[in-house]
Amino acid sequence: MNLKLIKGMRLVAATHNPGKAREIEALLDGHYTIVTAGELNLPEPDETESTFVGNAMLKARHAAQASGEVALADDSGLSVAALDGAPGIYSARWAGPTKDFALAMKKVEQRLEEIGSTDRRAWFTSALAVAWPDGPCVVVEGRIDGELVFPPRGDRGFGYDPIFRPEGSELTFGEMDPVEKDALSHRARAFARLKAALID
Ligand code: ITT
Repeated sequence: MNLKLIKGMRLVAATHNPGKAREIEALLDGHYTIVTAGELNLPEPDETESTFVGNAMLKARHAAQASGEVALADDSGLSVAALDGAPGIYSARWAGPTKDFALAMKKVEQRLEEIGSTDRRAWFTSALAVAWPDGPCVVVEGRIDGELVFPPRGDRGFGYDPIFRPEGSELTFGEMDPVEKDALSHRARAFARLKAALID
């Protein structure tokens, strides 16, 4: 069985998050025909696993089985050192049913205030899984460390980008040109590993 991503092939991006879908498409350099789970009206599975890797595999397998095509999923999130890694795999859920990330970012700030911590260290993780409809699945992970800034800065990117300043940068992800974020993000690091494993 050939576990490779052949340039030009169709790939289902198993995501309903448009910000993530944009980054996935850019990080694959236009070499694939990407169709999203949203566009295919695939149902969103419950993310019942306890790790980024577990949830990425669950989403990729679910989309591959539902579509009959090779599927790529990303499970990702922001982890805050002083909050013992929260929100972590619950990053999307902290924004509530209306996906209000202004609220989620405020919640992070409030939790830090509640415990009186001045430790602003945080990191983003992205687990990427590729699943084939007949069963195989390959998974990798990438991480970027940085620190939190309050109030949020910038309106680019998505999710928690305005409160995260990656190490070595003066700008938050929310202030960065997307090309700059894609050069160093957790997702870019995971994609570098994925490409090494699956693309000739
Ligand atoms: P899918 O499961 O449909 O892909 P989702 O948004 O629910 O979409 P996750 O379960 O992986 O995805 O949740 C990840 C959340 O973590 C996401 O909603 C963002 O809020 C946050 N996140 C992940 N990567 C991020 C990034 O690069 N910049 C900012 N926030 C990010």
